[in-house]
Amino acid sequence: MFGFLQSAHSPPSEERPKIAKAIRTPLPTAVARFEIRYSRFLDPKGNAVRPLPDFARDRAELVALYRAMVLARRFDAKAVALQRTGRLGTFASALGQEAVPVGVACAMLPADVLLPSFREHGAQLWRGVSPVELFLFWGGDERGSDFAETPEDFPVCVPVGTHAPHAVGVALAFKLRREKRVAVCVFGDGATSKGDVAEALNVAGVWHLPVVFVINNNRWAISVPLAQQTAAETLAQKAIAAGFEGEQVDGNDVIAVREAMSRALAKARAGGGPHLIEALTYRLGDHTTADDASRYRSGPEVSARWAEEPISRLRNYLVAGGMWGKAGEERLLAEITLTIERAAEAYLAAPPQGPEAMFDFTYERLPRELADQRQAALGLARK
Ligand SMILES: Cc1ncc(C[n+]2csc(CCOP(=O)(O)OP(=O)(O)O)c2C)c(N)n1
Ligand SMILES: [Mg+2]
Repeated sequence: MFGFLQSAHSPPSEERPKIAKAIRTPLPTAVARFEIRYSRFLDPKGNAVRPLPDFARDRAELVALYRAMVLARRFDAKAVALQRTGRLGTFASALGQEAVPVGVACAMLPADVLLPSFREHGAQLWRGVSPVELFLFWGGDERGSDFAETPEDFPVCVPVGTHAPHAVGVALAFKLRREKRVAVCVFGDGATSKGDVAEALNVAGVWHLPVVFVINNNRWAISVPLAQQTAAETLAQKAIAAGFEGEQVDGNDVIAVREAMSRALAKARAGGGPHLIEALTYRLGDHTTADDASRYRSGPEVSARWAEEPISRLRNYLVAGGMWGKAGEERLLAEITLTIERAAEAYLAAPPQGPEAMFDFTYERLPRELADQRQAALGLARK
């Protein structure tokens, strides 16, 4: 049985005791294991796949979520139309992703602070940012970042992932002041490849901060598909490396998003530290109005994803349960259309800001070069 020792390739005799010892030593012990949970309550057709959480037994709660998603989609469609007709700047549509921002925001308390990315208008609207303010922002007007209702929420963050360290700062302030508030930071799948996000997750874990990170995973970062973004099986597991829990939810199921958010917020508020939720959704539209997604992804891929979108999913559930019908739908659409049309009119009627406004809200004291540019802009505006 030890015939191999005599083979031409047998190790030198002085090595043999070491090898024999290595063979007797038990296999290395696993020192860490992890699991990522995935949750969903409604399947893509709107059938309940398991008992719904308590809040979802209340028809009014579900209708409010439905309304918020429809409002977000109407706002979205109007913003695209305004951009296409030269009356708004570049706009990032959230078509098909409405359940993520709505599910996130509806679980938050007013005193919590939202740090959105650029596809979370559904969350901002829920928290009381007005559609006029949002149109102003996307129209390049500084007044669109000065929210009357939620002055402590952060403005839209266009630089990818740079608001994640800010969220940690907000959460640290809450902790130092012993306030039972939570910072909620939403970013995309692409943002998880940024150093800012890795650093924010890390320090949130080390300092055990009251912050919830939400990855709005729409499977694309402009033209980069998820498979090229990461070799990791989930993005949620990035939390594990930072020492706290990460989980996945069906991001097209608003009930699942809200349920996961509620748990994460309650934990953070009770001193349990940070949490990461990866919400799996899909970007049905172009990246922004400056993009043409048909250049890098196929029509059939997108059509297949339409079958999973969040609004008809919840509507199907409501209709099947006798909680919603044609008359309610018509009334809702009429009300929301009026709200959005009036907001668009107010936005278009707003007297434009002077060009100096773009210099006025970043620095307490303007550096000299910018002060010079500000003067020059004012001079040009007077001509
Ligand atoms: C720091 C930075 N780098 C690059 C860009 C250009 N850019 C805008 S959106 C985007 C992709 C973001 O992808 P993801 O994080 O998945 O968010 P999504 O757009 O899909 O919502 C890039 C690279 C930017 N805005 N900021
Ligand atoms: Mg993305």
